[in-house]
Amino acid sequence: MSLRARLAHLDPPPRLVDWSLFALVGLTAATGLTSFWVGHPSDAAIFWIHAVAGLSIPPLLVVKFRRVAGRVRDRRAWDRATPLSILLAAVAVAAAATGVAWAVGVVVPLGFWTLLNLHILFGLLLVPLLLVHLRARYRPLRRTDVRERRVALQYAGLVVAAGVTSAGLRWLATLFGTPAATRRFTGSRALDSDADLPVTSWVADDPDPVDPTTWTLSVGGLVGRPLELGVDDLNSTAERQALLDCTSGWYAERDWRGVRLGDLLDVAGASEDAAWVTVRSVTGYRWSLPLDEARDAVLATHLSGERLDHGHGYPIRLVAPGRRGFQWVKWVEGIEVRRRPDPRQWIAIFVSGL
Ligand SMILES: Nc1nc2c(c(=O)[nH]1)N[C@H]1C(S)=C(S)[C@@H](COP(=O)(O)O)O[C@H]1N2
Ligand SMILES: [Mo]
Repeated sequence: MSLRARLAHLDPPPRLVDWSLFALVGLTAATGLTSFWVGHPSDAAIFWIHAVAGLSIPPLLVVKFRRVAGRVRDRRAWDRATPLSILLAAVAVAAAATGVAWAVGVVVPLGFWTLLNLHILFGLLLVPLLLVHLRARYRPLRRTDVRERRVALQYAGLVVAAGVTSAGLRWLATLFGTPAATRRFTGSRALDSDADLPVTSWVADDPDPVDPTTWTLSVGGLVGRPLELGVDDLNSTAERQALLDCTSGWYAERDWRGVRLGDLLDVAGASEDAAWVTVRSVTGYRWSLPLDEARDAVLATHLSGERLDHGHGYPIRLVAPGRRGFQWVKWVEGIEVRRRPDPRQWIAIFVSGL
């Protein structure tokens, strides 16, 4: 037997390789999407699973590409599904490469985009492409594909190697002092401590500056005494050092000052069945926090000792420690106490301002 043939002989059964790739892509997509909502270290496992599952994919891709290379090179062996399969392969490689490159801190001038944005884009593309691919190439997994002990050992080795690689990538970033050296468990990197926060808004959420003479903050919903406050009614005495971690990959710890949301709720008097608080922007953008967490959040009027400017949410913006940046609603005009989270937030975060 040639070396090549001997190597191929060691490969796990083809269908098992294919189904594992399917499962791993599903797991990385699910954890990748979930990770947008994770801002507290207690949920860091989502990111570890994402890294280990993601890094388990490339070795299986190598096995798979070696298997199908002959068929792809021979144009007569192509069928209608082949071009799509090649595209899928390219996107899978791109998703893995951009993920690894982001994690180690490779710098690529992409203008407004970061490698993380690209990684997310490729990751999202991967799922529909894989489903279409599966439609054309579906083969059920057989008992005999999963019975061998050697295969179980190979897979255990794969997972261990992925975990070691993940730790190794972090170590490399630190060793070489790359931009990823400061990354948190979310993958976001530290902004310089004296740098201005980049004004970051979703899609088209870009209102005109708020006119303080007409703006009011309403506190309503499940409260005994609804409030309507003007700019001068805001008693900014609560101070919070809090870390804003944006899903586009940066974070910054800053000093915020403003009104403790709990103080407003005490005045308004939350009803007994109140359980959630929705914070709504003049643009319709909104997010909901559980009541206890909301009490301790701050509606900030000041950032690093200066009055908020328009870009950062003047006259007030939510500061929600332990939450990702997109939940720190800017240009707040409404507080609604509710029994459940406001389902409209799921639409608003995607289309607000359009
Ligand atoms: N109303 C509103 N609030 C918003 C956003 C938005 O698009 N609209 N963007 C969020 C996102 S994605 C982030 S990271 C932070 C950024 O805050 P900054 O612009 O003050 O840096 O604001 C959040 N608050
Ligand atoms: Mo963000």
